[in-house]
Amino acid sequence: MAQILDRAAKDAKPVAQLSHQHPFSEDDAYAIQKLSIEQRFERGEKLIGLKMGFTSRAKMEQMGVHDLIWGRLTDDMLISAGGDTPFGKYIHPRAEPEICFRVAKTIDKPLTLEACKAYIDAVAPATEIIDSRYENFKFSLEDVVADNCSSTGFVVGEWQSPEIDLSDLKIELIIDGETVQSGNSNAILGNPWESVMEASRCCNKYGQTIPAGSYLMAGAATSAVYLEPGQRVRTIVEKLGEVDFSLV
Ligand code: OOG
Ligand code: MG
Repeated sequence: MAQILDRAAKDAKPVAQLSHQHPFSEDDAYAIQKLSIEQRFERGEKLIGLKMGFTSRAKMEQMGVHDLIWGRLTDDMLISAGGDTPFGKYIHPRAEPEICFRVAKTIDKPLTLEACKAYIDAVAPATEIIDSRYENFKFSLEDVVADNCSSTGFVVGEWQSPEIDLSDLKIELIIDGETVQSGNSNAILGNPWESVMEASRCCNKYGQTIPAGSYLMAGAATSAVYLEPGQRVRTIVEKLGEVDFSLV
């Protein structure tokens, strides 16, 4: 299964939902995710961060999955701020506006909310590109976890002080100058810092640390939007600024 998903991602060719052929557990799904990402490491990709998913009601309702999930981010997925990414790399990409944390000290245990501040040294506006390897972007919780939570691309704006209050910030996704999604940072588990705490717990359960220097994506504040070639995609987060990229 890990090989099927890795190949689907590499070739940008969708596959049928794996759970329909062989049901598997959530623990199995994280084991498949790990094996699949190890194939990327064998090709020379590096782990540069982690992401949380389904941290907002908007995302859970859009995708019909109601549990927190987490996935791994590699250097191949990072798009430079203001840069380009080729549409041909994707199957059916969608963008979602996020907030990204920078990990200052390796997170190697479940943290309390109060403890999280000491592990983070910056925050930034960000956009994630998700691109499910499953046909029609349809999956169960186990399917999407095995598929590294649809992780495919992400772009991060200029780092800002982690002292900025992240509650109640307006977050917008803008495509070619038009606001296509508008949300609030409180949609992310009540406050995006909760996502750092949940990441520490979820990763620890599966023996994954979050190394110093990692990007940690908090999860989308709004639903995701399908992308088309040629579009310019921007996320604006109140008080944190903006970041954009183009699909070429
Ligand atoms: C799964 C990834 C969810 C988020 O921010 O909630 C996610 C998907 O929707 O395909 O990245
Ligand atoms: Mg996301």
